[in-house]
Amino acid sequence: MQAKDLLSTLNDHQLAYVNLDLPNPKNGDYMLASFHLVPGKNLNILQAACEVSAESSTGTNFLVQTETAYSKLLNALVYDIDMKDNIVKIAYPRRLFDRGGNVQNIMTYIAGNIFGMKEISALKLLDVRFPPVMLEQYDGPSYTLDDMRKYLNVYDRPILGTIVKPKMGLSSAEYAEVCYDFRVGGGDFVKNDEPQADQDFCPYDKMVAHVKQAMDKAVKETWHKKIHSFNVSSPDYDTMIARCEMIRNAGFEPGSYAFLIDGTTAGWMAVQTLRRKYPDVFIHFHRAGHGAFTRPENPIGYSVLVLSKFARLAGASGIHTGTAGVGKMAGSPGEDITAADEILHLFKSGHTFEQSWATIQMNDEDFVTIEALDAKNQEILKDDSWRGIKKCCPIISGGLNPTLLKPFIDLMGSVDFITTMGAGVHAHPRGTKVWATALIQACEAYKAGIDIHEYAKNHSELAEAIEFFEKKGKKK
Ligand code: CAP
Ligand code: MG
Ligand code: MG
Repeated sequence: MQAKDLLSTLNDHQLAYVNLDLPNPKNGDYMLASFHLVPGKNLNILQAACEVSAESSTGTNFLVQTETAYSKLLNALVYDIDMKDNIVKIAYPRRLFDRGGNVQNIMTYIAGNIFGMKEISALKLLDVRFPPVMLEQYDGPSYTLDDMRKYLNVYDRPILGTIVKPKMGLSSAEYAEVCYDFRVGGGDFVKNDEPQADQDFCPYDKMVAHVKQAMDKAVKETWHKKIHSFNVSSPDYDTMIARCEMIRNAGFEPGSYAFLIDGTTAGWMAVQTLRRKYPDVFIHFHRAGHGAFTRPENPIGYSVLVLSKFARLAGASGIHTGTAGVGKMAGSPGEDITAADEILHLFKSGHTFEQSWATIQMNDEDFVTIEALDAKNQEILKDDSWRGIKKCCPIISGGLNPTLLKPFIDLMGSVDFITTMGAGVHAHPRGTKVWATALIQACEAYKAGIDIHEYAKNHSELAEAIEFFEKKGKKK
């Protein structure tokens, strides 16, 4: 059975939202989306797909007399269905979307009402493809992992970070002590945890001030630059900006602080506001809550890949993409590594589509000339971010510890990410400083191509971490 065989079952309303002979969906006029779709009991897959296409573009559940010749041009179109795997592809005319480069607007279409429709029993947004001309309207990241590497002078390994634990409950001074211990143990990067805000036991202004003191002390003692990612998620815009300004006026040098936003709960507007107001700051997208949409066992929602691609489009400098099953959170290489790869590179294949993030296309004559020129200079193309949407950094966290660093790098096939370990650094009886050192040693072992068990023979902190996590840590 082919999708075409079901055309005769469509009513006039549904027929307005399908074109299985769409000449060239990749002609630049459409944003493309792929869904895994299982219809409810009253519709076949093509009927359900057309209802989804209508509800996620110009339509509703009946043809309306108020539509016009122009409005019909904006109808999304089902253009392909893989009947074996129930994969539906829909082409969205890009003029549907807010001209201001607005991710919230797109997600309201393709991850909005349709998740509530009675006529579907499964609807998972698997992948999206942005045409080059659409990319021009979006900010994409400004301050990237490459800028962070320059600031830290760290190039040939992951950025090694932690999340202060317990997640909540420390005073600002106690919080800053943990930051200091991790930094003097050799760590690069400390993040607030996702619920950190202005709690009465740790007032925001006190936390900022104490983190600054701890950072200055650690930088002075280690001669290494350090970074703190402050959670600026807030109840309203003015409070979020006030927190950002408080941090910027606390004496931190540019590059030494990042703004963390709980993007799933604070929303796309908060993410894009931070990107547009603070292009000189690393915007750190924490995705707490994403599991309600992304877990593979959820029949309705969107993939980690989709969330990560929109985070890059919106201008997040980095987003958590998961530990691909190595850590404590649900995830798989098929999901997490695909997402991490997609947001790091200029051209990558996702679950359904090949995505070019370049606004200058390979067949662009000017580009060909530049590339020929560069063949001699090796300057222009070295950093290819000028060609389009800059890279977004995978942030790898959740149940990791020093013994899991290499297993994840081996899965990822790259060291171009930030990793943050919470319990994996703070669980040690001898304290955070010891295990920050263990993390550094695990990274040194990786760079030297030496197994951590071998390397631990003359690195006691790593030996203790192995003992704890590979042996004791397993006993409940
Ligand atoms: C990790 C973490 C992060 C998770 C979120 C936590 O702490 O602070 O929020 O990384 O998951 O609260 O679990 P641990 P993800 O290192 O102690 O687990 O990165 O998958 O979004
Ligand atoms: Mg409506
Ligand atoms: Mg957390």
